[in-house]
Amino acid sequence: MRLFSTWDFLHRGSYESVVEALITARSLDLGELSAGADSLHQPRLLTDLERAAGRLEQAIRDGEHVLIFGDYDVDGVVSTALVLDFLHQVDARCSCMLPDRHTDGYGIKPPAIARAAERGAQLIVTVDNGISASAAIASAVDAGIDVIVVDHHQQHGELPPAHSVINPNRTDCGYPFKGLAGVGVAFKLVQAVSEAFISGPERRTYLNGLLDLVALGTVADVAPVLGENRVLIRRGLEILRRTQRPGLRQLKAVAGCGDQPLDTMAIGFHLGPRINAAGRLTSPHLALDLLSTGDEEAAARIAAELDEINGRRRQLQNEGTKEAAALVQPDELARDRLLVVLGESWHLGIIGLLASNLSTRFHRPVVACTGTRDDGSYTGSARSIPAYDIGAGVDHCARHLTTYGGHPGAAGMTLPAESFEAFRADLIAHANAHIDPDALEPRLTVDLELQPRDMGAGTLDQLRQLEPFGRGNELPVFASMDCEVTSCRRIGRDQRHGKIGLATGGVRRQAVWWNNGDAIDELSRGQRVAAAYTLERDNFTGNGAVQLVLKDLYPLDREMRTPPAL
Ligand SMILES: [Mn+2]
Repeated sequence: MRLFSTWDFLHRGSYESVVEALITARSLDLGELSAGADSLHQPRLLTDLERAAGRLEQAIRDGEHVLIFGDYDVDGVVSTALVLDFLHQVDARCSCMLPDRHTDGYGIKPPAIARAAERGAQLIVTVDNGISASAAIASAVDAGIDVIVVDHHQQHGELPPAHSVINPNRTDCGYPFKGLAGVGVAFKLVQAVSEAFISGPERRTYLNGLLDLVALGTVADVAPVLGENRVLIRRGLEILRRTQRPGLRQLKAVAGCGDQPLDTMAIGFHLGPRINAAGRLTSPHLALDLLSTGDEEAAARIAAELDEINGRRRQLQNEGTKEAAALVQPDELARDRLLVVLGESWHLGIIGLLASNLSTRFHRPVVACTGTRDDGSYTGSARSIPAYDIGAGVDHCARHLTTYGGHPGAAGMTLPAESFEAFRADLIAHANAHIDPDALEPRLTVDLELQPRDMGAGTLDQLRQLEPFGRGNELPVFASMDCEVTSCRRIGRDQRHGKIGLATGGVRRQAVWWNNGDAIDELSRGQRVAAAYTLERDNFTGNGAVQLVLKDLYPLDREMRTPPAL
């Protein structure tokens, strides 16, 4: 039942106020957390920004055909939609191109340049990609097409031969905040170029109205919720709530978050996956059409379609995760510090999700491979843990691979089917040699042991001061070290979730344990347990009552009834 062998407490013992204890425990800076518009940095601090803005301004004035080249994930699609929105706003000649995950793969490549040239493009703006597309950009130079790269990915090696490269993470860029998502960088470019075309309060209103897209991409890309991203997300969530975009209004409706105040979870769990599903299972252009259409009926139709595609994605992911987990043998877990699983028919669009689900479950890096390509070759997607650089691991196995790329946390590759076993053996050997066994111990970080009096709505209200939550400022995890189980049952379709009544210090709360209905079989009323959880309002069945969302739970031995004093 217990998921984490160790709970690491940031704070244990008494405290005055939950929020103050959290800020101290997390070494957060309250000034930074509550930063306002004045903490947004000037676009011009980005190297090459003025050069890029000048070129784009000239293209708009001269009526050149500007082609935006984006990506198939949420950040890539909203970045494209944002630049497109601006080009339409100033009546520029423009078109968009998004790569197909299945046939093109990530990033701009020479064949895309050829297609852009056929279309008559005179200036290409890459968004959320381009920093490592030297070959494609060289071919654009040959074809007489200028390229502006707008990206946020790390620079490896030489810069591409583009007209200009705007990227806070290019090694010579002194921009003070490195955590912008692709859409954040695109916003900075539009902010600068808009000065030449829109003025006064109208420009301010226009730029503000783009922040719904900025919040979507920044949260969905799991960019840090720190620095100026906090301002962009906080404002963007307000704009998103009353967005003028028919597509986003309809998407909120099908996702069941219509008129409620939105938080980062609404993007992460409801809106983001529906936008992403298009690129995973069909075409990302469907999602771009949703964000770009001004037509309410078209928006409703596309939103319904995305909802349906996302349902299919969820089903494929659930089935695939079950199949993949069943492939993992106990002796492998004892022996191998990295897992490579293969499902000949897993959908190419979901193998990254499978790798991620298995990595969470088995606390080690995972590569999920599928053989669904027409040419019989395999495609793999890898997700890692902080203790292992999977990009380096894949690099080490390059001799088995046709194409590959990645960074410390994730990687992707294609390989001939006959190389699979050798690749698998080599990568596992590399991981076994580089991962300390201690790093595979599942550990949960708990912010603080919550006093029973703080398990109510007042705490949720206070926590709003720390919003938005996300990477770098996670939703707080609390623990109660001595609870009595007052009820326990399975809930949900397939009975896959658990619902547990808990009482501690005279306070009773309902707790839900998502995807862990099996734990119910090991619990009984009257049992004493320790629980680690986040707090939320149950707007679904509980009329807004405060409920606990369990991260972990374990029975207390009789002698453990009183937690050891610190
Ligand atoms: Mn991105």
